[in-house]
Amino acid sequence: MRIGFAGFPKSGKTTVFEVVTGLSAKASARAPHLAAVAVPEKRLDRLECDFNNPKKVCAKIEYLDPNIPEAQPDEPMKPSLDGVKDASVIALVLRAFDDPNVPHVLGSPDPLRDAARLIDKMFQMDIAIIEKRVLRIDQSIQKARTEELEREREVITHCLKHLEEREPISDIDLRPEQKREISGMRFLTAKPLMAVLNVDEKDTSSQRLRELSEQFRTAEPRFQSVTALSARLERELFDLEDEDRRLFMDDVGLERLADERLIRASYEATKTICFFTVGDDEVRAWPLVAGSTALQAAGTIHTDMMRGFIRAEVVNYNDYIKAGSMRDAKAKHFVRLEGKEYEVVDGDMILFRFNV
Ligand SMILES: Nc1nc2c(ncn2[C@@H]2O[C@H](COP(=O)(O)OP(=O)(O)O)[C@@H](O)[C@H]2O)c(=O)[nH]1
Ligand SMILES: [Mg+2]
Repeated sequence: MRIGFAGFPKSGKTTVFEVVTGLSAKASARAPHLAAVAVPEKRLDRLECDFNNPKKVCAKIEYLDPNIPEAQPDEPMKPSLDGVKDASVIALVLRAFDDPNVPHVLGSPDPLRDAARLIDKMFQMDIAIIEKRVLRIDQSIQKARTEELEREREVITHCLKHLEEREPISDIDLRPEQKREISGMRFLTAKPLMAVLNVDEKDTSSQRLRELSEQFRTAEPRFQSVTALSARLERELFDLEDEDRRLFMDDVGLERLADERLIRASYEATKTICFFTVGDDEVRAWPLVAGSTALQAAGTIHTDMMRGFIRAEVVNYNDYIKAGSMRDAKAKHFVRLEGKEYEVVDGDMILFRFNV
């Protein structure tokens, strides 16, 4: 999973990147910033303990700050959106803070306006890609008509119709082979969309942040997740010692740091769950798209495991904790044998039986 930050210049993209990755991005002034972050997972910490401290492997999320030189005023968003074509999720950083020292490209902060403009720009960019491609295809067809080209033309003109009615590609009902056909075109509106509301330093209590993100979500329902945070404040917090940070957070009523909240929002936006594999040499968390089968879960670990799949031995983490140990979980019949079609549930601990 790669989350790409996009937005207007000076909305706080680089600051948010620093906050979620714990890195100082200033060093590489022009190059894109890319970093992988381990997904904190309390359940995995417990399993690590129970299985006598084997190697612990967390799930990872990548964050990308394209960090492209600021655009021309007449087209302020294009470069930053270009930079996230390779991301699997787009996080629009929307400026909600007021600061006379940080001028806003459009005069004043207005996250709803900015979101609408950025989303509109995403539609325009996808439409432009298709129009260009259709022209190309038509030229080629004049020379030599092939079934392949006609199929592609049909799918993308179908998409174009929907895009012109402001329906994102992610919402269009496409058959799997049609989806494959367009997957190489890296459409922006095909990606899940997250909102990161960069709010004023005075709006930092968790209660207030929840209110602000709720308000935004109600007014602009096109995002799969909304996270409100103050990038500036969070950036200052991570320079503090643990104890001072805790005290400061208690003082302003901030329950959780933004890095953890953003990770959770990324899982929410992509409908990702997690399953575990446990053993004496490794405990590991694996991200998985909700609704996936045991066979697909096996495939995320290794293709051999999928090809040679026999069955899955499954116990959910909650049942395991209730039982107290793996042995007791087995005695209580919490450990089930499941087949290929079993739909994996968040927190499942799975042992795959397979032959190669
Ligand atoms: N007051 C205030 N300033 C911020 C906040 N977030 C970022 N800034 C400032 O806004 C400027 C631009 O931030 P930056 O992260 O570089 O934005 P980018 O252009 O989107 O990457 C910097 O001077 C930041 O210190 C915030 O929450 N409050
Ligand atoms: Mg930047």
